[in-house]
Amino acid sequence: MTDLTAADLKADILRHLTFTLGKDAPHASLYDWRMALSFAIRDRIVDPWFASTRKTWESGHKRVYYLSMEFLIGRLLEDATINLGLRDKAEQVMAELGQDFRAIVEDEPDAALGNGGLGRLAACFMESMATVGCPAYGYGIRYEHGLFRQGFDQGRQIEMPEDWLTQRHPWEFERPEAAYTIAFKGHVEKRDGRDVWVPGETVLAEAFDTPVVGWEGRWANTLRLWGAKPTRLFDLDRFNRGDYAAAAEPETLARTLSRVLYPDDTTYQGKELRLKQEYFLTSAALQDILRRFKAGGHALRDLPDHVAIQMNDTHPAIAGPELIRLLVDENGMEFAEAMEIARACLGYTNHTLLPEALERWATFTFGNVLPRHMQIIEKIDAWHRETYHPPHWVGIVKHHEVRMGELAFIMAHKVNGVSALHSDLVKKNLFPELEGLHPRIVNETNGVTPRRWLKMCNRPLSGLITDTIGAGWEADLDRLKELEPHVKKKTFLKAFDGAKRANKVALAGWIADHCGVTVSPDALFDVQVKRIHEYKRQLLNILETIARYHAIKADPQKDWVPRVKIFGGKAAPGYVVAKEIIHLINDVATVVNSDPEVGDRLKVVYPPNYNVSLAERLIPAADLSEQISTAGKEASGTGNMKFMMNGAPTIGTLDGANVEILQEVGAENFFLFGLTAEQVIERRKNPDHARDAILASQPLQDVLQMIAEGAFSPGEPGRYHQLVHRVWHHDYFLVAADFDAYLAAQAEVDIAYADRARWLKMAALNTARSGFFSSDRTIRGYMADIWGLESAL
Ligand code: 26Q
Repeated sequence: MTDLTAADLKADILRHLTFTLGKDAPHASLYDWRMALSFAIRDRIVDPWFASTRKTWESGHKRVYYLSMEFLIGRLLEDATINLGLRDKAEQVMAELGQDFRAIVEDEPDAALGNGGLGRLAACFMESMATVGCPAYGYGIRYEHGLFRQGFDQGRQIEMPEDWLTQRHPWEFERPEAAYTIAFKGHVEKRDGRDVWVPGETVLAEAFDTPVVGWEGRWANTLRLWGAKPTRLFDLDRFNRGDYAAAAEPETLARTLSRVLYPDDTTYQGKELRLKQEYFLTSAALQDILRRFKAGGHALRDLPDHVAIQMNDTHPAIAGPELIRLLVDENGMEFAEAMEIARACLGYTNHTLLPEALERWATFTFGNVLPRHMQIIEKIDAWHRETYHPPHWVGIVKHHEVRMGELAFIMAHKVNGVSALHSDLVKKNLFPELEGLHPRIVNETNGVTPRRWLKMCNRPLSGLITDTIGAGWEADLDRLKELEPHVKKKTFLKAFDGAKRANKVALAGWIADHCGVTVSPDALFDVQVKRIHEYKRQLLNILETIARYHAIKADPQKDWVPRVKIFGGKAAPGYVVAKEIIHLINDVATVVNSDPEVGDRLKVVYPPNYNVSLAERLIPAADLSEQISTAGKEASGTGNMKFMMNGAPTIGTLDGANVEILQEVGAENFFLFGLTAEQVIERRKNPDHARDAILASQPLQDVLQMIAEGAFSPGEPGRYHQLVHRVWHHDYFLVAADFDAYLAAQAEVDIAYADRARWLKMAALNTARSGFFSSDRTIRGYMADIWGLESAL
């Protein structure tokens, strides 16, 4: 922790305002103040950052390299300030300078360099690796445009470009000296019996470093993001001939590589630019890793003693062949030895079982973009066949496609799933044959950083926790268990209630301002926030909402437990069905919210552009966490853990990490419903499963009829005919089959919520028993089971 005084901090801020920003205090804008504060805070990270780097060099400690196409960081200012122990000082100093700390913090744009769970996990891991003292580099792409900004036009999703980099990004250090040439295309020639790749195109990868500081500033690591630059800046000949657009072509072509994040998180499309992005990240990272390793003066055969490389899903799975290429082609190593070394370094994390999300590249595309790697992959495949004799249908190259999952599996010494259930399914359903031949699958259940997801986003609750069990739980989250004895006490429960209510009042105000909907903080805040996908079943939630609306209309005088249904999430731009579900939710909101007979008994709110910052606002105010995916489909979920930590019980299926949440919190504090993963498979064997379920459920029939008759689209009654038809006839995700069970579980929720004492106890126990879901625990698991290193602290 830094011993900086408030006066020092103030002087630093004013110095930056003057000399870095070139602004005089009376003329400084909110932006200027934010920059000045950010630079002053960044200065404080530099010391622990250098100290950590120095210590790693001096001790020759092994390093982790986390390769990820996505890092969904969100804002950095408050997070860094809290980890340095400067939060209150910064607030005080800014007040003295006439500035509102909250307003400054909220002026920072989100770094949205990821789609969802996988990217946010990478960000939590970076923070946890710094907290536990695991020497690490994160490697990613510095996208000019992160995930699109979502808007609604008459209820329909529209996408707008996101422009986080139009303002100065105060956290990064540009490293023009750390640049590597990345090659593509061309052909391979034989020269003196060796294969030589003669590339057709090259670009430069330039490093931008962001320090990531852990809790109490004890350790700091680097997030190194690569930006693409042309190897040849400018075509002067063309310029001199007056062809100005063509003169800038090399620049345009190169920059395209790091221009934009692909917004699909489940359907693989096989676009050449995506493959180029994946190789761009991976090759730059591996060249950098080998350069740093050689600077340590070691022999290449000792690489696995010093280097652990983790592939975040298959997106950087080209790391296997690229490492072989660098060792064999560039360093003259024999193929067999290179294989042994590469495999000892590499680990692969799988995040999905959905067949449509598994990366496969046409050998034609692959061989065209990366001809040398295509050869190496064929060689790896042949080596694997000869060494392990797999069944004929198992391999990397099949039916003119390169299967990235198999490639990653074969090139890694450890493969992991992200929850107990998921890891089991990866073994049984995804890679049964490979696992049988050479077992290597382990489980590392996901986690989230409690610094951001409790301490920072929920000041009322984290204050209460510190008051109750003392400081220090932030980096030792199992200590939340110490709250349990207090859960019996009325005074504690009252304070817990007060914290939740403060967050709900704040959110109600925000919703009024930003969505124009009035919601009562006394209502039950029921929240489902995540990417929109059929398997996540936002449709099930909105159908239940309609059933509730129908029931309220039929009996308005009943003592309804008031509810606010809050939705948040983006659909991939090309995902038509997901967009239709968004439209339906918004249409239902319009009808329900303007029905005077309903009033506070039910409101539906869907704020646009769900992102990390909005999550930080919604999750602390939630009473109920919706985790209702079709069992067997959600690899883990991490939002589920954030809600639990913030004292929101789950309504959910036995899917992903819900299973472990249920185990930790106890069945009496969790609203479980729905088919299990095994039952899902069984049920699908009945071709009439949806029809049977609908005919057996009057509420579901009523709901589907209302939608079909245009109750929520009066101007266009046929708007949802296809959607209703799909529920009847193509209900792959078993919305109908689980509907009645979900309705019953929601009725249980109402009963529990009406009993204040019971509800508060449930909510508090969710927080008290969430310690397992700290990403510190997850990282320690990776260190012990996969990376083979210990804390450097
Ligand atoms: C692949 C190829 C081309 C373009 C895009 C992609 C792509 C991008 C992102 C494929 C998948 C993703 C993201 C997947 C993801 O977020 N998975 C989630 O990972 C979380 C962390 O482990 C889990 O908690 C979630 O259950 C899982 O859905």
